[in-house]
Amino acid sequence: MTSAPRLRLALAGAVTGLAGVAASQVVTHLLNGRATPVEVVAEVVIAKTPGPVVESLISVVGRNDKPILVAGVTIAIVLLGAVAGLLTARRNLYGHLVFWAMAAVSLAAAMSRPDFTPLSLLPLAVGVLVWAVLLDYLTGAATPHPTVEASRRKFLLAAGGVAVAAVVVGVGGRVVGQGRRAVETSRRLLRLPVTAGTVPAGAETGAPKGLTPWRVPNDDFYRIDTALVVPAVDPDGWKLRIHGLVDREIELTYAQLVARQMTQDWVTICCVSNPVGGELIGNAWWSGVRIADLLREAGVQPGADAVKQTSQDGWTCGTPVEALTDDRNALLAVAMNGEPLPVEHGFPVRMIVPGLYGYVSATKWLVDLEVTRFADFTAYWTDRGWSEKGPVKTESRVEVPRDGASVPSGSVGVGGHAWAQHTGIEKVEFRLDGSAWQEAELGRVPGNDTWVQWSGTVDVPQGQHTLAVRATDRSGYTQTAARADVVPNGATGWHSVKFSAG
Ligand SMILES: Nc1nc2c(c(=O)[nH]1)N[C@H]1C(S)=C(S)[C@@H](COP(=O)(O)O)O[C@H]1N2
Ligand SMILES: [Mo]
Repeated sequence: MTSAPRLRLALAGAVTGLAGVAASQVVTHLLNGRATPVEVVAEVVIAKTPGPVVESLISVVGRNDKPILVAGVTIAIVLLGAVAGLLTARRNLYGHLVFWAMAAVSLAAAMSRPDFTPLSLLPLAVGVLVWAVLLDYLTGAATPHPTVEASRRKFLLAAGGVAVAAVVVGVGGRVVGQGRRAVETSRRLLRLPVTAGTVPAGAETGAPKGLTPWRVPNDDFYRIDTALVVPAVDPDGWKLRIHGLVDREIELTYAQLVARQMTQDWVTICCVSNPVGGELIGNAWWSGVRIADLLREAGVQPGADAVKQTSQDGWTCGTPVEALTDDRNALLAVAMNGEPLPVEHGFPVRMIVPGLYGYVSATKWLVDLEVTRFADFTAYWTDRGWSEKGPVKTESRVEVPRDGASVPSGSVGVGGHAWAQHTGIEKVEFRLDGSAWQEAELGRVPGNDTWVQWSGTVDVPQGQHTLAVRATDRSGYTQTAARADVVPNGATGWHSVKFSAG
């Protein structure tokens, strides 16, 4: 074998090593993980090195011991990768064994950590997969071909391409991860003039066990968005522009926004994609600034009927001006259940509009409000076949018993939630196996903008049963039994569960 292919094999192995490191780092940042596999190995090296050695090391390199170790581990991986590449000349398997050995060391380091979870192995697994695939691909490209020129070009293209991609992905991932960490820190340090809200007395009926809590904690709140990587928006750089068909444009910084009068309210939001009986709904205590006040200051011009919203990641939706200027609490929300908005739920500022599905109103990571006309624009979901307007449809669901449950026969506690935001729930009825409807007891609610807990008891003989529920809202409308699909503007139909009594 000539020396050129040898050099190529070493390079192929080195680039493979680097690419695996980059891939594992990106996955760590995507998962918002604490440390990359390389960092974990570096940490364990520090922990296992005798104290005096670490101290004398630090006296030489100062407090940069960790970055230096991380760089050292990365260089070691690249060098061992080069060795692996060379070894493939003897036998392909030998090269792979070197990478497997490195993976084993990383695995051992990860498992020795007190905060170890199986999920924390995903970055390593992806890195190992990249190693396994690329080693064969790049060493394949490194082996000589009939014309030396062609083979060199092929190899340089393959190895160079992968190396550039690894650096871009690695550096890019680092920047994204840093942005997210910085934003989490800003968020933690914020002190907002908001309260946590107290669940009104009687909102929860107290029985049966197993109902969804009336207030949904932030960590359990459903999440729907198109963002692959959650936008990291720092409140310090955040600005909202209100423009379009207005008399005066308004630009607001975060500090200016939170210095304004705060309005706080219980509002239930839900997704148009929520199927009958589904989970894409939640109720929270929101704090923010009334959009009606801002639009009055801006001066909405005659003829405008829509406000087009744009998020930092370019998502758009349109809301009727009317819903933002009537007496309901349409908010530029900054807090959810007393905490600054969680990053996943739109930090630093999102919209909350009682009575409308999220896809036409609840813009997260909001940066732009344009007062306009529905006739003059389309938005993310309307471009994909969903309706321009999305008022919430009156719905109800059974939460207890769960579908497929078995319960002791006799008197059985049943319950769930019903909602018709901004209209209000008047009555909820349930029935067993198609018998007569029975009226449920309702939890007390502070207004028309939240869901309502319902409960009751029903006498259940042994055997298989079906329990159905339907709600009547304060406009007098009783839920239709006719099933409609979620597309284009929300599902309809009665929710029912099947269960057995023994
Ligand atoms: N920027 C942005 N905002 C968005 C979305 C999105 O994809 N991107 N999805 C909307 C939809 S469809 C819903 S139902 C709600 C969900 O809000 P949540 O994730 O806080 O529950 O956010 C809305 N706001
Ligand atoms: Mo949604």
